[in-house]
Amino acid sequence: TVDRKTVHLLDYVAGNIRSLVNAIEKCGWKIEWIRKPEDVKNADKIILPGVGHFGHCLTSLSDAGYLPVIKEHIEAGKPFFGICVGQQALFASSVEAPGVQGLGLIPSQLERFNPTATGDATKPKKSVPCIGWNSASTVHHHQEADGTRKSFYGLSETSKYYYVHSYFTPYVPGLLEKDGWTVATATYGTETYVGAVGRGNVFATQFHPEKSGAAGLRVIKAFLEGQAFSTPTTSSTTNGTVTSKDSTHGLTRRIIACLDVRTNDAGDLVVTKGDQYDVREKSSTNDVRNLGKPVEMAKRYYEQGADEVTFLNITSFRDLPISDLPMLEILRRTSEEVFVPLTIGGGIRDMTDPGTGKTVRALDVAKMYFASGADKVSIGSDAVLAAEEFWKRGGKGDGTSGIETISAAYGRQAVVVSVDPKKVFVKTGEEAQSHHFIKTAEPSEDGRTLCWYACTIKGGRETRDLDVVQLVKAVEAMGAGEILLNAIDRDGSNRGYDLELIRQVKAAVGIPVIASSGAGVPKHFEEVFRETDVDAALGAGMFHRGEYKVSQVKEHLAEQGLLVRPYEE
Ligand code: 1PR
Repeated sequence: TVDRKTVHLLDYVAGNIRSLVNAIEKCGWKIEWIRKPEDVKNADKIILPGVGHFGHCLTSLSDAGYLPVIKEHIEAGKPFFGICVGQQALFASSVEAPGVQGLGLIPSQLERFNPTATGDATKPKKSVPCIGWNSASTVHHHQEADGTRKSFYGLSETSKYYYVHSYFTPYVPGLLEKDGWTVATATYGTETYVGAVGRGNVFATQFHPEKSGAAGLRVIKAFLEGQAFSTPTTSSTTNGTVTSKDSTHGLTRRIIACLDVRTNDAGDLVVTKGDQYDVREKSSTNDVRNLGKPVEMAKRYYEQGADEVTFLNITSFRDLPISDLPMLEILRRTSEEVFVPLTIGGGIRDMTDPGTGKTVRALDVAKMYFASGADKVSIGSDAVLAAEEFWKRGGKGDGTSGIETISAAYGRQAVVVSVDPKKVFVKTGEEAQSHHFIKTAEPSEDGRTLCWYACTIKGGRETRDLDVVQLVKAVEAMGAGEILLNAIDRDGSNRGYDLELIRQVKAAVGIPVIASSGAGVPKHFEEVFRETDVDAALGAGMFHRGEYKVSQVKEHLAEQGLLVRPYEE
């Protein structure tokens, strides 16, 4: 017999579903795994997660014999919840994988976002994949006799939810409704699509409720407790006065808190922060600067409203025994309490385990991080080396790099490339040779006004003959889904972001770019969002030193009319 508070979870790909498990447990429910099609028969409630590629997910489900039993489960009227590609599975097909069939409960096809459908003459393109916090607005509300609106699976008009996808089901007014579906929508540029959909025992979200903070946990809870339509509760309070003067719909400005982590001289893992990547105190002790404990700080930033948290293991260029990768425990503990996306970087590459002498592939390292609660991995040094090889081969990958293998297995959206560029001044364009140079408004002391940005590896210790444009173009082609753009000259300087660098990189790629390095005051975030088309902005030192809270940055942006996600508890 099934415990009343048990939900069955389908684990059919090597998914990064640790966070979903944590979110369900946070709601007070237990998980049973469905490991074979027969297990579906014993299940009452089923959740079907899905990440990555529609074709890969649906083919795996089909090959393992799950599609007919899922259909039976749904036809028997038992609760079903599909998340992300799990929602997409309800549809007939996707342009992502022509010829692969979905469950076909809804006879529509998924399209790919059109980068030029921005609806804003000043913005020529929008990033794909679409990564960030957006609405899920219920189109037709169910109402009580007295006219009170019912909430659809706990969704709230003022809440924001975390989406990450390149494919979507266009919303056609009335089309799904005529078949009895209730629909909640989101809009990206001019494209309005199905963010959540439900009918009877079936519910699905394109967004990740397990990564959508308190708002997302309410949605999971509503499904678990069978509350398809309920009277909205007032328990969801939003903190601060984060309101916006511009429309409340669409993608919000994404604010990321970054924690550089390393072992200090006493062997403890600490959050540190450098100036131009030098993390040692300038005092006679020359100790590693210790700014706090990683898990505690991640939780604090989550509670301040950070939209994502990134951990960078900054000493990962050393080979560590795979058995004690220090960040695994940090991720495990953080992901139990922090319900926004977690990125982990540092040491994602093929390596030799000094303990066993065996080679461990980048994909296997990433797998361990995903299993411990990471949603994305960030690749630094290895991406530079892979990009160099890519250009040596005449602009081709060979399928073996960490970027290629991880994005093939987990999807492009799970692979971030972290770039550590350094400015190189030149007198003339010829001196820059094949490198992409710009004219800078901040010339060098000796008056040189042209510069290019050289990629570095090993935390800036080694500069390579590859510029940042060459790097980002190569990694996008190999399957990276996002660029985390640091700037060594700006790091820890509190001078604001390097807008010239950000513009150069944004113009070179179609995937989202995160601005990093140099934020010192909330105004710097406003500046980078206004003066560039950057997709997200990251801060470290100003938060760690306690000068500003993440919530103050968001309040400032909202006051200036930029849309942000309200923090909810
Ligand atoms: O090369 O794949 O093993 O990854 C190593 C990772 O560690 C890379 O992402 C690299 O950026 C990072 N890293 C290595 N050494 C350092 C260092 O500081 N000595 N930190 C380092 C990078 C940059 C940002 C920082 C921003 C914002 N730190 O993470 O948070 O510059 O700071 P600010 O807001 O205080 O200005 P691999």
